[in-house]
Amino acid sequence: MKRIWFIASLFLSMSMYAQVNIIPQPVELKMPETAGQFVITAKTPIILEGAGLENSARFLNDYLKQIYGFTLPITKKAGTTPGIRLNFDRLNHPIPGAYNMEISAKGVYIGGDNATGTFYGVQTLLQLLPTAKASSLPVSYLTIKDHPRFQYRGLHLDVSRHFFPLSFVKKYIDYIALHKMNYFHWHLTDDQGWRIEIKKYPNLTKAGAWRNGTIIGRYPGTGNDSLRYGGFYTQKEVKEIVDYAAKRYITVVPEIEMPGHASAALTAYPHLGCTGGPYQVQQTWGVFNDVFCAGNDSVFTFLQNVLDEVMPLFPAKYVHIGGDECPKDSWKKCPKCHKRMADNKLKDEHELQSYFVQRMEKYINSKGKTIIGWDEILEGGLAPNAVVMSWRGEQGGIEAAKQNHDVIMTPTNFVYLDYSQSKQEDSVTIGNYVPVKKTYSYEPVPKELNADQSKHILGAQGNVWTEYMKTPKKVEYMIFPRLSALSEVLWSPAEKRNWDDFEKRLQEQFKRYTLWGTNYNKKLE
Ligand code: TNX
Repeated sequence: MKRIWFIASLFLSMSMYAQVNIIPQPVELKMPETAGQFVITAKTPIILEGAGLENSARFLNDYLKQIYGFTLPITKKAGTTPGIRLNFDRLNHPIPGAYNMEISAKGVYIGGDNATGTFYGVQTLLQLLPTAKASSLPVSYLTIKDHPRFQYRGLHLDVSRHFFPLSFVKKYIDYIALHKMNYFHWHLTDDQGWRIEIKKYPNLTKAGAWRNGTIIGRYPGTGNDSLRYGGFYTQKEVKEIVDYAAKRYITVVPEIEMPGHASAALTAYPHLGCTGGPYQVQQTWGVFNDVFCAGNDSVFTFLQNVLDEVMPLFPAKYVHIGGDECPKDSWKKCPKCHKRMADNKLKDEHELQSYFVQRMEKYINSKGKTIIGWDEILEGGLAPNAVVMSWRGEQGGIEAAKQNHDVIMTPTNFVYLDYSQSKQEDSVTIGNYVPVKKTYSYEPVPKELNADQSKHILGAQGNVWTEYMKTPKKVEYMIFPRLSALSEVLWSPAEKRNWDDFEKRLQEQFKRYTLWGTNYNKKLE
């Protein structure tokens, strides 16, 4: 009898172990010799033992309410009932977000090195909960010591090519939080629509936020739907998003594109282009020759005024100014641009682009902010304090780090989440092929860099360009499961990376996506 019990409990404990599937993989995870489970019910209190941990308690309760249909009482004093204790532990890790966690018969203890760490401990707890709706939620006894590997763990969303409602932007921010990521790069302007209210320039959203049609199918397309399409966020809504993100320890980085990808702005204010227009908010995808005129001082005044309204909305120290894909055709034909080049002894249009970016950088720096630009900003000379987002592969990032600039890696071949993730996609995408395994294999620190240069790699980011994503459902399909893979790349120690193990944990994560009601790609090829 004793023996049967022993074998039975062995199986029981093994099955309990099997339930622990955390993504991203924690730095250290230990299961006790005697397995067991603590059961969370509607009576289990959340005990706030440290000050300023309300965001974590609220997030936990919102999640429980939405997924399991109940919330927990929040208290500041521990009673006799075991609960979920939220606290601080001194962990001295250089990157904010470290936490300790212990689950035992005494309940759940989470100690973050700061409020961010405690919040991430809560994210781990959510991953220990059952993947089916229930009113009692057993979580396995364990201890975890965990901290992030990179300080910049980002996800981007292009809301210009297609516009997404505020409710979805919030959901997207929740997805970022659930993956212990901490930056949301909001691509707010592009050729196909200007999406942020600027009070001084109402035409940006009156005219610039709307296009008169959209191509059908993959570029060059099979026609145009001729439907008026657009939308924008008011400054009040932007503040709401920034605040929503801050409660999840996510920094929002706005992107205002210059000097290229400017058709929407030029449509609203044609005098800002080299020819004076007329221009149109673009109805198809790609790169367009009409860009901000680099020879016209009123362009700089305009962009500074725009930024004067944008920067106070975003507490982030970074402002993304784009800088990518700026054809030089219109500058080559423009007398004002020629004069600017002659006056400043610029030898070609690349140096003119560099002049443009550096002039804007000076202004942005004077407001206490740092610019981020796509890797084209290296051409013609890098602005002195710029952070480089390396997208056309890793070379731009390598070069920038060698010049002692900070870098965020976003190479197309690993983290472009608009690229196909399957050889047989069932809907149109931009093409190429980045399956989840490819994203998972990404190493953000290039071998070409020495230890000092490597310190400039702040982290990496997944980019979600939405030419072929008209709906939130499609966005979800494109980010899942690659976002889970990326989160492990950015959070977990490099030596813990193990595809086979990740693939197993992903099976459990698929159930969780279903529980969230989110759309995802089930094919792992
Ligand atoms: C390149 S990445 C772009 C975007 C497109 C994307 C499509 C970058 C800085 N520019 O404008 O949407 O490719 O993958």
